[in-house]
Amino acid sequence: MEAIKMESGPEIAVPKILDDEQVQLFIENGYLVIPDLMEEAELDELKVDLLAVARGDYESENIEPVDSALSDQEVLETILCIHQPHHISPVIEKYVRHPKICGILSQITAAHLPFWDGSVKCMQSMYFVKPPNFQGQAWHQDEVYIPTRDRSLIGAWIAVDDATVENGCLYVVPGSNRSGYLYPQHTHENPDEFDFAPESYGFDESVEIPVEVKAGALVFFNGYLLHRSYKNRGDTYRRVLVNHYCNAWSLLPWSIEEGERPANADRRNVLPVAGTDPYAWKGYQTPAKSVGLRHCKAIDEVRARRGE
Ligand SMILES: O=C(O)CCC(=O)C(=O)O
Repeated sequence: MEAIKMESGPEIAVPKILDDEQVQLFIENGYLVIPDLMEEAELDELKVDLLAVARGDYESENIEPVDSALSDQEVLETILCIHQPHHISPVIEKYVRHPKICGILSQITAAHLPFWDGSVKCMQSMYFVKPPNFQGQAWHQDEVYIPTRDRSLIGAWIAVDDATVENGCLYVVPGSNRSGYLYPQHTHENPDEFDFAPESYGFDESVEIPVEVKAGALVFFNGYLLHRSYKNRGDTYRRVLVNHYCNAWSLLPWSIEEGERPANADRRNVLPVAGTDPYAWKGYQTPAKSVGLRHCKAIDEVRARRGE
């Protein structure tokens, strides 16, 4: 039998942005806010591209081009969140690979592991529009949905608009990442406040704090950090592009396919963004050109109002 050559991918160099104290704060608190990371022109590009995705300008299996007579407002007012826009938009993919963001990721993603070399890969993007009155997401830990092997899942949450208590910013339980405990989940009974995703429970939520940030800030948060967001009670969108990454040395048992076990499952629908990809020899899965649309009660209400 011919031996497989287990070659790593090419080295992706990224700048180091943070000092040691910031890295330590991320390890301890499970989140880190970096203000002013994005430039005005970049936020503008993200806003324009959101419309391109939503209007169906990119080739996609499940977003049809919309009637060009519809206003931007009419196009966006039914969207809570678009899942995996980087599968169809090269602009969003560019932001997944943003050098400054990936530089920070190469410093914190698995900083809790002593021998980590800074390698990072991306598996998910989500573009929230969250118009006025749209629901937030109840308490959860992202590793419930995207398990890694080493607690290295991380979200890089790019504030495209100011995120405030009024318009539904993130709330976190600082330090809830430390124990590595995954809380159980149940169906919540608050569809006016939260979308249809289940809610984590069994912890002291009185210590939650809001993470209000200005447009252009980044919020990085570990996949074990308990977080939620409330409904948008403001009168503007709360747009956020949040991309998820993990240590490139972790397998990604995000789903288990036939013939696999939890111990060797490894989804290869990933983009290396910093350092090296030690599993490059396995190859990459090309994602379908499709996105997902997240559901909440407000969407049904807008559609009913529009007679759809
Ligand atoms: O931005 C939000 O409202 C929720 C984001 C979130 O919970 C996540 O990205 O895991």
